[in-house]
Amino acid sequence: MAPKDVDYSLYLVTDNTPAILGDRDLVSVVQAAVQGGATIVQLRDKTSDTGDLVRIAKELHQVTKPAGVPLLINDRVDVALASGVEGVHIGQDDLDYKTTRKILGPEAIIGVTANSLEEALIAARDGADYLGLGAVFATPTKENTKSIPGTAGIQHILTRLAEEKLDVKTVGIGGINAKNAQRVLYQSASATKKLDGIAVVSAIMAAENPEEAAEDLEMLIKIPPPFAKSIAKSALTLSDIQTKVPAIIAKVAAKKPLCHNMTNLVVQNFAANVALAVGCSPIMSNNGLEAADLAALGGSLVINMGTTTTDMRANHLTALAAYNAVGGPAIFDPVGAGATQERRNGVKALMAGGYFDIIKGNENEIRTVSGAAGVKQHGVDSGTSQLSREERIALVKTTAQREKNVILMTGATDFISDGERTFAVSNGHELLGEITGSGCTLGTTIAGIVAVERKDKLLGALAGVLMYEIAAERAAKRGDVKGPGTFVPAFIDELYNIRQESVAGDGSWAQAAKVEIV
Ligand code: 3NM
Repeated sequence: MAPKDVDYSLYLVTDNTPAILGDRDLVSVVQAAVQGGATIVQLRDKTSDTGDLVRIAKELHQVTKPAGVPLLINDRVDVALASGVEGVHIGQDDLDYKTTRKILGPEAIIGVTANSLEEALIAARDGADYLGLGAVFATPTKENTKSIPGTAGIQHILTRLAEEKLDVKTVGIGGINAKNAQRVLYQSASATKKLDGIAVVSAIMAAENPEEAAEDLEMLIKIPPPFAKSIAKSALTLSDIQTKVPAIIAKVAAKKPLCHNMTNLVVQNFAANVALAVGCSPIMSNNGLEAADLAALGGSLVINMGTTTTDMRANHLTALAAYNAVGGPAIFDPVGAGATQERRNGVKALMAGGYFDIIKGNENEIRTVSGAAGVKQHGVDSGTSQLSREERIALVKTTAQREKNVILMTGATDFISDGERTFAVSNGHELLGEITGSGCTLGTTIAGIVAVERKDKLLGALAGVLMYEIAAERAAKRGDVKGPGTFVPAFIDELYNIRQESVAGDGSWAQAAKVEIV
């Protein structure tokens, strides 16, 4: 098989260590995986003697060759030659690519591990057939991985390879399994290049039934993840927004969607009241084990990272996986993301652990989400802005493009983008900054609305921002509001009033929207 015709979609890397293989027979496990759909196999064995390696390679080849599945040997060009297999996979510390090619000839399949952009560019320019890009996620299978670029890092490498017109095949490796395979392929893809496959060790080698595990993965990687199904990015004018938003609010009131809040202990009561006023049915559950049952009810999830703990993070990840599995909208509110190392770690873990349809935060929080270095946030407050208006617009847009979601950066002017459409919203009132939980409960509002407005999540989020901020403006104007204390109940009343007006077909409240297309 010519190297260019190889199917890299489900790349199995073997592992004979007891922690992964157990007491099973390597050849039988690989045979099952090939039957299940593995499209290419690499023999990775760091301990066996050369003679044994050649014997194992020949045995594996008897299984892979009749199935038309190429077999490669990790590191060992001599073993590849002696066993007559289709090629090798070399790491950065092994024999270099050019020498390997000279030894094995033009027909051999030669892949190279690349843990950074530089390594990827060099290997691709040298002419490698494919690159193993990783580690996508931290993995106990290979603890000494040099870096963990994540899906965002892989996407950057793919973009640069395409820019340089380097037509090399690519597979992602590291921590990939049936739970995240679709998301890895979806979120790592750039507009110009996507991964040709996923490479797995434990997801197949350690599976109770390797054939079924391979079958499962083979099926999953052919279809987009559930949360990627409904993306509609039609252009929106201000007048479209003013017409559509009240209709969305009326629909929310009619459907009363479940809004699952995993939120901090400061705002739980306030968030539940806001959700009710908006027209949702709130449930405040920080127990991840309840999430699968709740996700099945068709609502949405908001994960608010305030007052976080390690236990809570595990619950957040369990819940996120449950909503991702059914395509239920998940909103991330990375409260205080830039304030402490623990919270920065929390942001990384949550973003690596699942997909968020919408991420909402103030400037420092969104900068942290984007991976910016040196963000210093004073507590959970928004603090003074470090970025110009143009920089904020660029940040929401590029982060949304990268994450393939909606990014909302709140501030005196809010910026919201889905990577293609970007809006500035300058509604709201300064009293929102004088009460606790105003950012958090905006997250709740948006979550409730996108539970219903699933097709156009940017429009759903925009509806949430406008309802929330216009309610604040209306409340602040009321004669009974004397300050932050009296503002809170008036604000809840105005959310309720806006909902009732929308239900009655009166959308005139949305005329107050100050939205600019940017
Ligand atoms: N190479 P699992 S990560 C062999 O980053 C290997 O280059 C990696 O194992 C890299 O699928 C890795 O069990 C191990 O997470 C992948």
